[in-house]
Order: sequence, then structure tokens, then C-alpha cells
Amino acid sequence: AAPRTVLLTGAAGGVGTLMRELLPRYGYELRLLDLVPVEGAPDAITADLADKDALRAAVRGVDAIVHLAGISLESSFENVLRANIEGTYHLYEAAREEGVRRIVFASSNHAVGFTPRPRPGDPLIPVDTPRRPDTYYGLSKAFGEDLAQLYWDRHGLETVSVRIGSCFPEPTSVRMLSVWMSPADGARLFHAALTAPEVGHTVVYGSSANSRLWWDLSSARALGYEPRDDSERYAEKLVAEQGELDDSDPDHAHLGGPFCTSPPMWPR
Ligand code: NAI
Ligand code: 15L
Repeated sequence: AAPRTVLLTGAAGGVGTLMRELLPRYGYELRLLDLVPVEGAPDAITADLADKDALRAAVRGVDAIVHLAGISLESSFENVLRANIEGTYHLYEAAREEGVRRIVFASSNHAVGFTPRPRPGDPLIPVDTPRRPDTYYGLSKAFGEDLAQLYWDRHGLETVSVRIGSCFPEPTSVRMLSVWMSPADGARLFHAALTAPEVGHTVVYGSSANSRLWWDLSSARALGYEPRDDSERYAEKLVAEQGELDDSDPDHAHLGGPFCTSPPMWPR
């Protein structure tokens, strides 16, 4: 049966705030969790991914989990280890113990960030391209994907790992014209990932149908995802402001963009 009750971790964050609004339109009842209180949601669970008892209670009785919580930029190895590597492990353990059937894991393009950026006419980057993390952050997402594979192979717990490009209301850079996932397409993709009949562990890229797309969306489309947005309508303005990507600029050489050279740092 299609999942109804879904735990949304990281509900106070940027993507969490967007999905809190959009996913209920597909009929889901969301249970929210974050390290910090979720504005306007007094019933949200305030818990750290390090708190095993809280996670066990949070996943009890849900049909599926959309796991967004964690550090979403580069940070010290110790911070990334605790929040993203150990935290994701604790969540998978709680899900296994409570018999949750499926997790949608917010992976990132930064798991493959050092892959050279395809130039116009080059083939799109496939999902099975070798992992090339660009940061400790990207490394933690590569770990999460491997953890998901382990829990499928050993325990039959299914995951769709979504290597999100950039999920924000609008693209704000020329790079984002290639990697943008509109919030509405993000909700479409999460819904497809929650409802596709059998997924095992499936890795997909999370983007809209951008004219300048860098990677292959076929594994996402195979889940039933039909993106409707294209960042190209923002292209004229962004290119006028910033110019086209520069082949000689190291910030523009790889999928991960500036994460490969001077990654934005997690503030806390
Ligand atoms: P965000 O930083 O806005 O939100 C992350 C949330 O996780 C925050 O509300 C934070 O309080 C919570 N959190 C952090 N550590 C926690 C812990 N130990 N226990 C419980 N909660 C904790 O990030 P955003 O942009 O909403 O991203 C959501 C997820 O999607 C992240 O896992 C991120 O890595 C991933 N992602 C996002 C992309 C984007 O374009 N926004 C691109 C690629 C991946
Ligand atoms: C990510 O993984 C980050 O969480 C997000 O804040 C963006 O920077 C995004 O990647 C990106 O590559 O633009």
C-alpha cells in the first residue's frame, strides 16, 4: 500500500520548509523532526540525530521517512561525522528496529562533486559514475548511499538516494541553471520515490528538466518522476549578471562548482 504517514527529518531547514508545504498535497500526513523547533509546528519533534531513543520513538508507526536532517554544507570532519555519518546510521538503525519499509535519503551532487562538468555536446553524467566527493560533506553523502545499499542488501529496508542538485525557490547562479530542482519538482520526485512499487536501493539525480542539465534523470524517471520545470527561464537574467561559465575558472570545472575550491561552510 502507498505510504501515508511520513517522518520528515530536517523539517526546519530550507528544503524541509518547502516540503512541509508541498508534500501534504499528495495526501501524506507528516511527522516533523529537527534539531531546532519547527516554526508554526508545535507538534514537531525537537531531537538530535544522536538521540537513539528519540529516533526510535519518532519512526515508530510511520510508513516511510524522508531524511533531510544534517549538515548541508562543508564543516569540520568531526561535525560531519556526528551529524551526517553517525546520525544517518542511527536513523537507519531506528528504522530497521521499528520495521519502516522505505527511506528517501537526501544525498547530494557533492558525492560526485569532483566529476568534470560536461561541456555542451558531452554525454550526461550517469548515476553509476564513480563517487568523487568534493568535501567531507560530500563524503558523508557517499557514506549515506553505501549505508542505504547495506540496509537493503542485509535487511530489505528500501531507499531512494536523491542526489539533489540545488533545491531553492529560484536558481541564483549560472551553475544552478544546470543543477536546479524546483521545489514543485522536488515534491514530485519525493512523491515518486515514496510510491514507486519496488526500489531496492535506487540512486537518482534530483533536478528539474533543465535545458542545461548535466546529469541523467532516467533512473528518476523510471520511478515515475516527470519534472515540469526548466531553469532556462531564469537564464537571460543570470547570464547577463554573471556571464556564462568560464572554462578556465576552477570554480566552474566540476559538478560541485565552488565546493571543489572554496566550499561554503556550515555556520554552526
Ligand atoms: P538546511 O541546512 O537548511 O536544513 C537541514 C536541517 O537539518 C536544519 O533544520 C538542521 O537544524 C537539521 N539538523 C542538522 N543537524 C541535525 C541533527 N544532528 N539532528 C537533527 N536535525 C539536524 O539544509 P537544506 O538545504 O534544507 O537541505 C536538506 C537536506 O538536503 C540536507 O541533508 C542536504 O545535505 C541535502 N541537500 C540539499 C540541497 C539543496 O539544494 N538545498 C542540495 C543537495 C543536498
Ligand atoms: C548542497 O548539497 C547544499 O546542501 C546546498 O545548500 C547547495 O549548495 C547545493 O548542494 C548546490 O550544489 O548548489
